[in-house]
Amino acid sequence: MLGWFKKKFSKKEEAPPLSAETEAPELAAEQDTLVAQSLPEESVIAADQAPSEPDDISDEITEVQESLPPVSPPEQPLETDDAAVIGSESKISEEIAQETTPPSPAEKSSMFQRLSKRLSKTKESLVYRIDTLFLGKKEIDTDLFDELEEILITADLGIATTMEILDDARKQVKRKELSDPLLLKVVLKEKLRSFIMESDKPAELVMPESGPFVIMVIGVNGVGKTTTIGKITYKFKKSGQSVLLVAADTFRAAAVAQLKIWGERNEVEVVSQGEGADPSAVVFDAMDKAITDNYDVVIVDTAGRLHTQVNLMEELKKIKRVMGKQLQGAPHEVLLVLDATTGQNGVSQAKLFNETVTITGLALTKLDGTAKGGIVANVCRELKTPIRFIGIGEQIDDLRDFDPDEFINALFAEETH
Ligand SMILES: Nc1nc2c(ncn2[C@@H]2O[C@H](COP(=O)(O)OP(=O)(O)O)[C@@H](O)[C@H]2O)c(=O)[nH]1
Ligand SMILES: [Mg+2]
Repeated sequence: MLGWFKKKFSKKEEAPPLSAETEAPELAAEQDTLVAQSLPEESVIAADQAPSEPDDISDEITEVQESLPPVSPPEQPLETDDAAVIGSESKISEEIAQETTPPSPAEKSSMFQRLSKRLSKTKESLVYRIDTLFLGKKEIDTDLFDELEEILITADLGIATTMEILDDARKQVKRKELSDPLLLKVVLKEKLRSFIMESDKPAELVMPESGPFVIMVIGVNGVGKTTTIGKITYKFKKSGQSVLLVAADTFRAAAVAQLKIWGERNEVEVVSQGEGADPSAVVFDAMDKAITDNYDVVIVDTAGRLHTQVNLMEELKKIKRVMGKQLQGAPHEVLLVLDATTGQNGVSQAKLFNETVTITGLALTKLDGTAKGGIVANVCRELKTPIRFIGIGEQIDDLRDFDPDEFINALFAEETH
C-alpha cells in the first residue's frame, strides 16, 4: 500500500523540513549537489515510497526530468503515469518517503488486531449473524436469502447495495455455480470488497509542489470534524510537516476552545478570532500567515453547517473562495466528515454538501461505536469519493488510513471472536 500522502517539490528550498533525526549533513550536501547538477527550477519530483535505491542518482533524476511535462504544478492529483515516474525517484524524495515509512510487520499485525477489535459491533451485527445463519445449513434456499437481506440492511449496507449483492448471488445459484452456503459467504465478502475498492481516484492526499497544502474540513455538527483534525495533525506532525490550524467554526466559543486543545496536544499554532467573527476573515488571516511563514499544511475547521440552511452553505462557498483567491488551487482538499453511526443519512449529507463545495475526500468516524459499519460499502458505492480516513476511537492515534483490503479482512477476521 502507498503512503497516505504524497508531496512534491521543485527546489531544495521548497522541500519540506526534515526532522532532526533524518537531516544528516551528508544528505544536505548531497541534495545541494543534486539540485545544482540536474534540477531546473520548474522540474517536479514527487516524494513517495521509493521501492529501490538507484545506483546513479543524477542519471535517475535526468530520466525523471525528461519524462515529466515542463509545466507549472498540477492542481489535480497525479495520474497513474506520473505515479509510475514517481516509482523510480531520486534519493531526495526517498529521504522524505522515509518519514512516512510503513509500519513493520509486527506493528501492522497489532494495528490490524486493533482495527478488528474496534469493528466488533459491526462484526456482531453482520459477520457473526451471517455465520449463525449459515450454521448447519446444507443448501441455499429462499429463506436464507430473505434472512441475509435483513442482516445486510440492518448493518446499513443500504437497500440498493444489498439488492445488488443478493441479485448477483441469486443468479449464481440459479446457474448452479453456487450451492454451498459457505461459498456464499465468500461471495458476499468479495462483493463487499469490490464495492469498497470502486473509487477510481487516488486514496492518498496529494500535496502541492510548493506553498501550503490547504485542507478544508466540513460536515454537520457532532460528526467528529474537530477531533479528526486533531488526529490528522498528529499524523502530519509525525511525518515531519508543519501544521497550522484555523478555527473557522466561530459559531460557538467552545468550538474554538476545542480546536485549541488539539493544537496544544499537537504543539501547533491555532489561528482564531472571537466568537461570532466572520469565518472568512479568520481564514483570510490564517492563509496570509501560512504563506508568509511557509507552513506545509493548513487545516481549516468549519462550523457544523446544517446542510438545509442556505445561508450557512453560502458561507462555506465564501470560505472556499477566499482561500482560492489567496492561494491558487486552495483548498486542495475538501474533506467531508461523516459519522458512521448516522448510517444512510450520511450519504444524503454528502450529496448535499457536494452540491455546494465539491468534496474531494471523506473521513468516516465512529466506526468503533456502531453496528452499522456496512455503511462503508454503501458510501463507496454511492459517492465514488475516496474515503481517506476512518475514525475508530476518540484518542489521537485512533485515525486510520482507509485500506479497503485491510478493512474487509479485519471485518471478517476470526481472531477476535
Ligand atoms: N468513538 C468515537 N468517537 C469519536 C470519533 N470521532 C469523534 N468522536 C467523538 O464525537 C464527538 C464529537 O466530535 P467533534 O470533533 O466535536 O465533532 P464536530 O462537531 O464535527 O467538530 C466527540 O465526543 C468526539 O470525541 C471516533 O472515531 N470514535
Ligand atoms: Mg467542531
